Amino acid sequence: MERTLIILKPDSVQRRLAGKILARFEAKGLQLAALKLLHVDEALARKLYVVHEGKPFYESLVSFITRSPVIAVVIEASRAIEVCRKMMGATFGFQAEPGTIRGDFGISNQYNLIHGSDSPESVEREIPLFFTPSEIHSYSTADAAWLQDE
Ligand code: 3AN
Repeated sequence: MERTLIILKPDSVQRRLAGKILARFEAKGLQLAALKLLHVDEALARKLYVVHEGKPFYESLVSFITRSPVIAVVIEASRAIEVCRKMMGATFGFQAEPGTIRGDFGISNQYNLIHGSDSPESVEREIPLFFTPSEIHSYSTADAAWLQDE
């Protein structure tokens, strides 16, 4: 099983889309391993977005994610990173395909609803920014036999 970090950004929470977005991950057969509502402070935002430091949109990214609470989620599933990235869609809402989260719920560049780790290395770096090991839960579910290949 692979883990990935998903963040429902302030626009998801403000627009009351969090339940709808989480329901998509659940319906796909992905498992929630950790979840919390929190207000990201500036220090945490700068750590999360360190790879974008110096880019023209970096400061606005920090100010957006710190503006209002987010929901941080660890998802656990086979190929979780790839599956979640596909479900999120392209970075900008106006380019994201219909059927994806960004494609269905927004048209903005900046307010693009969701963050998802883009590689195993990002997962290793990003999950500990939001969760301690004891806050992340691996557990079996009754439908597991119907979701995984034999
Ligand atoms: P993604 O979230 O699809 O992985 P990244 O990692 O390239 O996209 O960028 C991280 C975040 O930075 C995006 N979610 C978006 O909010 C913002 N961003 C990226 N590129 C731009 C840009 N050219 N203008 C404004 N914001 C951007």
